[in-house]
Amino acid sequence: MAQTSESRAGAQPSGAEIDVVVVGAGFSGLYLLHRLRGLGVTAKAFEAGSGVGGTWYWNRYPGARCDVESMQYSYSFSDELQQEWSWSERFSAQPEILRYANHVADRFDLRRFIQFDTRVMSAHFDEHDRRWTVKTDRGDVVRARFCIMATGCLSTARLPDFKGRDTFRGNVYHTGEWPHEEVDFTGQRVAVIGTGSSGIQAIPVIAEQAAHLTVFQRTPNYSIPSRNGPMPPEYERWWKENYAEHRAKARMSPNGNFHARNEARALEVDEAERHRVYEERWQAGGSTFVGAFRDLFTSREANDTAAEFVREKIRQIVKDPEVAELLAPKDYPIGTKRICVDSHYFETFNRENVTLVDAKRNPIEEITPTGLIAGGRAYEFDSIVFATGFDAMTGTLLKIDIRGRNGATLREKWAAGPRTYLGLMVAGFPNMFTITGPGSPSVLSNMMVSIEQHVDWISDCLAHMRSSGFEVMEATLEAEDAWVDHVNQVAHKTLYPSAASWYMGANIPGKPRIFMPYIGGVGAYRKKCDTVAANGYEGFEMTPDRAREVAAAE
Ligand code: FAD
Ligand code: N01
Repeated sequence: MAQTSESRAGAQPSGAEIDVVVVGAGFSGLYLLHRLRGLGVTAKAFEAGSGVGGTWYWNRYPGARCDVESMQYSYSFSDELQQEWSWSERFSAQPEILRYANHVADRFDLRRFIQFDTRVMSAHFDEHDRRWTVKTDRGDVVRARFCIMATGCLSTARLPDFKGRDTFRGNVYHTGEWPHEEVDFTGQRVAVIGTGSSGIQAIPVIAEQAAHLTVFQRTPNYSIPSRNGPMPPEYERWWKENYAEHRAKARMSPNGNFHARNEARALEVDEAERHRVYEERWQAGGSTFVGAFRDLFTSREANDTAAEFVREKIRQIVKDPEVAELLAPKDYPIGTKRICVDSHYFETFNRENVTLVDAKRNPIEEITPTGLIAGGRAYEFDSIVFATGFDAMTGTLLKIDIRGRNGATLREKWAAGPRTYLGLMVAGFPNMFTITGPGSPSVLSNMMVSIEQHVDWISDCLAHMRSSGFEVMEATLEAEDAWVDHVNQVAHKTLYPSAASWYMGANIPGKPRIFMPYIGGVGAYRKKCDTVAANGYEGFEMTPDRAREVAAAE
């Protein structure tokens, strides 16, 4: 890797050989570019969108906001940044998070490293010269020693293959690819298909505009009120005064959140105490509800107590008992699909202009020019909103033609499910890193904590390779196999695999059913990564730099 001065790091012309190609300019890509710049290496990022922000660039649907508090869902790498930025709400909305991403790009002067409106189509490793060749849809060809995939875990929107899908003559939207222009549903008959986190956030806002909203729900979701509101100044001050301590605690926690999990077990306390704890967390709002007791993810009986508490809340909120029953999830444990956090979701079903359709009993059969047919009944709409999720964790990577040693493709390697060492590298694909890839805590955590941890680990690793004269790094097959086994074993000690979730690939027909993220905990995972590095990057093979060896021999 070239030992360059910081001033050399900058936008690189197409065709140039550089040290690092970064794919994606969301929160991962941005922080990575900042760290790479600090290392003084030459780097270039390609981003399919026209701007930075990733998730927050694409998901502009009404109601989109974070479900991890903004004081925590933000970068910690710069104290100046975290002190100078003010969030207006406890859970900030998409426009504000996108402004933040843009602010970070400008404040750290990162735009000049990024080529926008450019999708990476292929990345091939050439064993002979130990370089990656990366090609884009705009004809760029770049050779680089390292290829780092900052492509996101929820960045490939999924539109189910409904019969007649393209025949609808009204407006069609997907929450994950929302238009940049304002969408006004006033006076319209609108359908929302899907009741995951995206649907649950969008439905209350669309209901306020639409003449009539019909919600097609196949599986009900557990959702906790966010209790969102303006950021209390004293709360912000408390965070800012204690950031170092709070962030340190979050980094070593099970899920990257500062708010502690209750270490008591639900089944060890009596019913009154259980109820008190659940009520306290329900009133506090947000996803920390599932941290109410430590055994909620390991004991179905314990989990049932929390699930029933939420079902009871739904029955209290929703006035029509039939609708309430339909909205109450029953056939999977709470939290094993990502818990939703809402603003007046269940209350929305008390509105006169909102209808809930049970799309399990009445599956959507066909999209028609004027609406859709479900359960044999025709519905007419002006707009259809697909809130049908993503090909999560692997979809975006597998869309790229990635080839490692001997021309082997990642698609073949992952045909039976993703295999990585630590979610960071794939055996047979040297010098390619993934950020928050499958096999890391990733989507089971406050992603900002996981993103920063991965970027720091990778950056430190590159610095180590340079100072120790290594040119190539690769996960060994043994280390990868052992890690994949461990990830599986840990997952199967919990209730998570019992739900047909996108964590399991269950939302995509034909996708292997493997629990993809690492459930062992953010803190434990960080320790493991640090130990691996401290032990000379155990489980990885390092190859000395040929040019250096030749130079030394001469
Ligand atoms: P992304 O933000 O997905 O960015 C990846 C970028 O890579 C995208 O811009 C994409 O265009 C680009 N890209 C992909 N493939 C290519 C290619 N081949 N060529 C060029 N560019 C490419 N997590 C939380 O912890 N808390 C939350 O509150 C939270 N809220 C969320 C809300 C929504 C609606 C969604 C969908 C996800 C949410 N997440 C949340 C998860 C969120 O994805 C992460 O928190 C984080 O934003 C991911 O950042 P990233 O940079 O890794 O990936
Ligand atoms: O996607 P999902 P999402 N017919 O896959 C339904 C993050 N996120 O975009 O469950 C009818 O969860 C499907 O039904 P079923 C967060 O990590 C965070 O909502 O398969 N329905 C389901 O109801 C989240 O988990 C926030 O039966 C069909 C829905 O579509 C992740 O992104 C906000 C169908 C898809 O739900 C994904 O959330 C938004 C069909 N053929 C997203 N196919 C925050 O709040 C699918 N569905 C931070």
